[in-house]
Amino acid sequence: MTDTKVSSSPATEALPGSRREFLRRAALTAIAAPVASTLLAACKDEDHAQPAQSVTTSPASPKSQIPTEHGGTMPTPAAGAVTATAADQMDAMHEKGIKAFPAKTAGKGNQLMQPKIVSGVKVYEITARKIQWETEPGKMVEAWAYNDQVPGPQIRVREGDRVRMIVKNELPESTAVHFHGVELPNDQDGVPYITQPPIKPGQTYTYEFTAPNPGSHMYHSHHNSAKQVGLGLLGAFIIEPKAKRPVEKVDVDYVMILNDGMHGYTLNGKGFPATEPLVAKLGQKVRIRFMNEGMMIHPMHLHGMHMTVIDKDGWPQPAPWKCDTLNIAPGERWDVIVNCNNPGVWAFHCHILPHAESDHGMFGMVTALIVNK
Ligand SMILES: [Cu+2]
Repeated sequence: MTDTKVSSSPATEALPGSRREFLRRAALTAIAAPVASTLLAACKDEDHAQPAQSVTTSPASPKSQIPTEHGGTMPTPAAGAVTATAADQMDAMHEKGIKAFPAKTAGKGNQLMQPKIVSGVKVYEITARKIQWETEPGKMVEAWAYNDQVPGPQIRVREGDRVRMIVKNELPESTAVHFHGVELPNDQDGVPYITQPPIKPGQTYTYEFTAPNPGSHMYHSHHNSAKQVGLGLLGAFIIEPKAKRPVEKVDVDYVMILNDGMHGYTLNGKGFPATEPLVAKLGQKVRIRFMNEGMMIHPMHLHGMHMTVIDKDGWPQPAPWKCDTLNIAPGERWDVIVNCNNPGVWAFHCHILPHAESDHGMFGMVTALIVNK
């Protein structure tokens, strides 16, 4: 039997005919899997690829033979040498990702938008259209974006402001904008066939209201939304209170929008290592406004320091409470304060680990809080 048999797809082989054969196959797969994944990794990461031969065609040791499906034996790799090589390859990929952080990509989402002031009204002109978006270095994806940003521009108004949003639809589908968490008059709620007709391709639609309940809210498509929000039609809609609570007096204010649609696992439209680090000086207070626009829960975990939760969906908590891992469910917003009293570069990531790390290193929902001395 040749080595190539080890990595051949089970689909090309005969179906298991018995439990015994199934167990034997499972044992084989368990042995073959690390080799296959190493090979896959080596193919995907040429900079750090070791010659594949060193992994797959190590001289067979006569004493280490694996029974095959057909009753024969096949050579195992010489364990010590191979393990070191595979470990080095894997470590190199992990190191490469970390060293690249924060990696530069084209496009930046969630940029604070300045309104036009028209007769005392804050006017935001938003165009929805299809763009190409770089989620991580070299990875271009189709995005449906507001003003060519994923997430769309960050809108910050004050409680009591008169706000007008003029939405132009340049998409190939109808759309509508819903102000998520904002307690508006019914006709401004942005749900096609319930509160308005859909905004057809080429049409423009105007929303206008007085900013009500303060807090960290969102705006997003409410039409074919699994696709449209998944492709990027979303943004932060923050209503600042007329009077800030003492706990809200912070040095740095970050918005972190989570998504898990067609662009993979992203923080503010980017996957690690292209995610943006949060940066503070020792002793500063940082507010983080988590917003989940995806379809899965993401328990965000900060290393080194705890988070103090102050608001849920824009509503002050009865008393602030502490945690280091915070579940952010779809649609939820959580506001937390971090007292940056521990200097260093602190990993900050979703703790559903397949959203953050693979054999190839960290990816997706990973960033860092950097506390400078
Ligand atoms: Cu996650």
